[in-house]
Order: sequence, then C-alpha cells, then structure tokens
Amino acid sequence: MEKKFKRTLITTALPYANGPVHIGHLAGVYVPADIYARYLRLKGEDVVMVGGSDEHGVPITIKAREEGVTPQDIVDRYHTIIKDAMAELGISFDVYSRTTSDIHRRTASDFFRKLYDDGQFEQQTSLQPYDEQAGEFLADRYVMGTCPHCGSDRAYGDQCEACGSSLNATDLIDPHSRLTSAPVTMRETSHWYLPLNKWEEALRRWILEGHKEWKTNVYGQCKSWLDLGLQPRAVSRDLNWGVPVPVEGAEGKVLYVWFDAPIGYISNTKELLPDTWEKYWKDPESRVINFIGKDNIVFHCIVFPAMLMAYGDGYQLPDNVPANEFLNLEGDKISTSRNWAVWLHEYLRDFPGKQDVLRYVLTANAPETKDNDFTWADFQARNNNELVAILGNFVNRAMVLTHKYFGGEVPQAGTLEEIDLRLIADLAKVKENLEANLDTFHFREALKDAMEIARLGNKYLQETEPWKVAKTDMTRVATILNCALQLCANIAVAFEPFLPFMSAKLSGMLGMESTSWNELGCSTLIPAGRKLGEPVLLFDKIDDDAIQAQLDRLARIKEENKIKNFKAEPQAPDVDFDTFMKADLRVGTVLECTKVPKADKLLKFLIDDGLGTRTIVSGIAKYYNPEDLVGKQVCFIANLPPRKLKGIVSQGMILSAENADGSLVVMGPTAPVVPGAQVK
Ligand code: B3M
Ligand code: ZN
Repeated sequence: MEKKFKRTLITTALPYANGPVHIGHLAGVYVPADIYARYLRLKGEDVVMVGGSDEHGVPITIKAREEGVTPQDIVDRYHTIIKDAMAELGISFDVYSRTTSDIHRRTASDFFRKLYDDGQFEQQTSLQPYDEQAGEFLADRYVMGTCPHCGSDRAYGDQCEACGSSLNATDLIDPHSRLTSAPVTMRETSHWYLPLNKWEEALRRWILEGHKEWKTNVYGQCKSWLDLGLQPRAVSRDLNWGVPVPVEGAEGKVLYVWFDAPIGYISNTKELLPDTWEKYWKDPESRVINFIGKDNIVFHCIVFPAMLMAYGDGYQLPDNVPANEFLNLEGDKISTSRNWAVWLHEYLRDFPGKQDVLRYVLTANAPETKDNDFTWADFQARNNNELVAILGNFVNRAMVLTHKYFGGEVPQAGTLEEIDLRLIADLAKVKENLEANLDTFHFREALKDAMEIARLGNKYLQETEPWKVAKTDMTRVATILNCALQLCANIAVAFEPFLPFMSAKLSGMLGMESTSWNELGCSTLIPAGRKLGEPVLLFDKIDDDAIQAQLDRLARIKEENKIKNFKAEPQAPDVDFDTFMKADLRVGTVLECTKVPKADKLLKFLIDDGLGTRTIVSGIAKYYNPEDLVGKQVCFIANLPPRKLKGIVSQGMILSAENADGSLVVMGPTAPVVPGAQVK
C-alpha cells in the first residue's frame, strides 16, 4: 500500500543564470514538474513548487570576464529573462527566487557552519592549478591546454569539447591560464570535504532497498555510484564569486556551487513560507520530490542527501527524484555555448500565444526513459495533426453544433443509449489510466490518456452523426450533444495540468467557474440550460513558413559554428624551393565566363594568359555569378597537363581559398597586373 502524504514539496533544478533556458531544460524539468504540481493542486492537495536561479559557479564568472562585466550583472540579466519566460509559459512556481538573495546566502552559510561546528567535515590539502601572474587559483574551466586524446589545443581542464572526453586539469598538455595565458603551476591549498564514505551504508539502504520504485535510470545511476564506493568530496573552492566560507582564515574561499545550490530549495521554501516552511521539510507526513535532469542525479541522490543526513535536525530525504534524460535538437546535442538550442524567450516571441503547443510537444516527446529528439517538423505535425485536428476539432464541432441546434444552450439529455453509456465507461477508464500515469511520473503516457478523451469524442460524433439525426429526432440530438459537451468539460479538467491556457479558454467557453480533479470522469459536469460562450478555435495551424524560419535560423547557427570552430590544417611538410618553382603560377584576365551545361559546380573560363587565350574549367559555380568574374584577374597554374572535364579540355587550374563553411573565394592580385604576370 502506498504511503499517503499530507503535503508535497516539489523542487525544480535551479537553472544556471549564465544563459536563458531552452527546450531541454523545459522538457527535462520544468514542464513535468509543473504538470505534477498542477495535478496535485487540482486534486486539492497541499503542494508547494519552488524554484530559482543558480547564480554561483565558475561558468558565470567566465561569462562575466568575457563580457567585461561583473558576475552580478550576468546573473541579474539572465535571472530576469528566465523568470519572465517561465512565468509566460505558465510554469506555476509558488516562488522563483535566486541564490544571490540574502536569505539564501544566510541559509547556505549557516548550513555549512553547523556541519563545521558538528565536526562533519574533514580538512584536506591538495594541489590545485594556480596562475602565478594573476595570483589566483584556477578552476578547471580556467585551465586550457592540449587534449591528450584528440590533440585539440582548446581543451579545458574539465573537458575537451572537441572530442567530448572528460579531463582533469593535470591531464592537459601545456596547461595555461585562461586569465593571463601564463603557464599553470600546481600549488597546495586546503579545503573542507564532506566524507561521503561515512554515509555510504545509509545511502545504500535508503536508495537500493528503500526506493526500488524510482525510475530505472535514476536507480541504476545511484547503484553504480554506490557500487564504486564513495569518497570525500570538497565542498569549498578558491574563487571570488559565491557564498564565503564562514570560517576564520578562509578568506578567498567560497562554498562549492553544488554545496549551496541544493540548499536553495530550503531557502526558497523559507522565503515563500517564513513561518511554516519547516513542516514541508521535516514533517514525516510531508514528502519532497526533486525534478531534475540526468546530469544532476548524483548531487540529488547522493551528495545532498548526505548533507541532509549530516545536518540531521529532522530534515527528510527526497521521496522521489524523477530525473529525465536529455532532449536533443534536430539530432544534435543541445548546447548553450554553441547556441544550438531553442530558447524559451525566443520561442515566446516567435510564436506568441502558443505556450500550450510547446508544452504539448515537449510532453509528448519528453525524454522520460531515453534521450529524445525535438524537430520542428514534429512540432508542426503535432500541432496540426493532433492539437488542431483532434482536440480543437472535437471541441469546435461540439460547440458549433450546440449553437446551431440549441442556440448555444446545453441541451437536456434524454434516455442514454448503449453508445452513450459506453462513452461514459470509456471516460472512467481514461481517468483511471491518467491518474495512474500521473502518480508515477509517466507524463507522456498521461498526455496520451488525456488526448484519448478528444479521440473518443471525435469517434462518438462520427458514429452518432447528430447532423443526420437532426432531421428526425431532436431529443436524441440533445442527448448526443449533451454527452459531447460533458466530454469537452472533462477535457478542460484533464488538460489543466498539461495545457493550462487552452483549459482556461475552454472552461470559459463552457461557463465552468472552477475546475477540480474530482470532477473528472463525471458525465454531468455542466448543467442543462447553461448558456455557452461563442465557439472560438482552441488551436490554429502552423504554416510551413513559420517552421522554415526556425530551420533557417538553425542552419545559420550551424554555419556560424563552423566558422567559429574553424581550425587551420596543420602546415604541410617542407618542399625545397626548386620543387616549388616548378609550378608555373600566373595571373590571367577573364575574357569570358559561362556555366557548364549539366554540371552545376563548373564554370568555364576563357583567359587572356599573355601569350594568347586558354580555357580553364573550375568548380566554383556555386559561389559566383559567371558574369561577375568577367574582367577580373585570377591566379592559375599554367603548367598542369590538360584535363577533360564534361567534354571540355581544361588547361590549368584557377586558385581559390576555401572558407570554413567550404565556400570558395577566387585568388587574384590586389592591383591590376599585365596578363601572364608570374606569381612568385
Ligand atoms: N544549476 C546544474 C544544471 O543546471 C545546476 C542545478 C542545480 S540544482 C540544485 O544542470
Ligand atoms: Zn579532445
């Protein structure tokens, strides 16, 4: 028998305020958490959803340095963007705060101090990368060097982005500081460590025995961590951005961002409920649920629980951690640094009023059990073929028919026939499935269940054909439309957690003042005689142009990234001068230039080479209008053996430079020269 809880605290991973949030964050954390919170609220449960921006950590300091502003400037900017965009998407935080708030800094600092006073830390010294010139210790991200695996000279001290290997700063060849470019030295420093090994047994019992019901990806990751054995973990850093370590002699040291961030869940709750926050954390009849992405599992299932156990004082461990896998974008990993993402604030600008479409697509494609892919084609198809064609269509038919036959008033149902009873029974079944899926965090399936109501509705209208029955039996039509409208009312309830904007619009049309989960499955949700509002379309089609604009944007970003990541080819081995001089390089003037028929890459040149004319065929048709090249001077190799291309004898080769995106630019002199001039 499942344990009954009196109240639920839903926490959502705190997004780093070093960039806006994107669809990966939403699909992984905020949309599912919001669905769950709305569901519990609709059931009348005591639930609180907390969130906030994670405003500490090294990436924020790096971004600030790059832009020449302070870390506070960076987090102020992104905190606002994130907070506003999430509110616009309808993510119903009860509080959305930030880790630079006073209440958080105090809470995190006190938390550390209590563990310190209770002797829960070990102090250890270790060698850390140091920049002698700047006089600062360097976080791994601040160390750059050559990757020992792929040879890229832009690898960071924690990871090589070229080949994806994770690294230690000491693995890098030629490590140097990103601050000053000075070579990195290693220097001794002392930090506080939380001995996770001390909590290993308790964690094993709690997770491996006590929480077999957790999602398999979460349980599995915890098991492999625990099986490897836990080590003490440093909880402080040498950095000048963060919560200062509240211990004498700890100048220049701050709490490690992963130490203070999860405490943010506590400070956010405190900020929201200054008098009652404790019961959400400490009452055994309360439960805490952490919504996170898969890269955060170890911190939420191992590190933070160990911190809470060490703290004691009645803090409870999370009851569940329904972590999701990752969402990709058009087949590639989402990446903030490569700008490969759909940013929420940009989506809201490009698709105004379409919050629910994004919520729908991200839920239907949620990476619940494996990584999943977001594509704009799928986005359009789900909107047009599901939201418009199934959900919107059913509601619209029911509304329009009611206006047509009953002047927009809910008609009185007569005797129910078998098909009506079956519909009601099917609806009850849907409710059962929907609840079971929501209760176990299977939101994709739950969304399908909710959609099933609209599918049932369309099928019902198709089978009962009220527009035909209207010719003979208006009493029957009244019953059919009453049933159809009850289904619409059920849709308004069932979809509130998923598509709250649509649900509010629909409730408004149906004159429902409030919705409650208990009403779901009920076939008398709206009374006969009620005057309905005018039918308005719940969704409209998204056309190809809107989708193409998004695809064009992504294509542009791909090109920009190619240019940004362009790496010159290593220099070729030396050749002796005489060998080089054997190539007869010349300048010629283009007399004629035309496309080669049936060869979309080739241009045919007629060149004045000083001695006469010669024909050269060159593969640059994609990058030039032939007429633009006439009169220009170009460099070419004059003494290559003639070659036949598409039946044309080419006498030489025109020199071009290849750009990062593969495009070609023809080489020529910077000032006019006589045709046939030698290049030396
Ligand atoms: N900011 C990492 C992340 O956004 C981190 C989560 C903190 S949750 C306490 O992936
Ligand atoms: Zn590498």
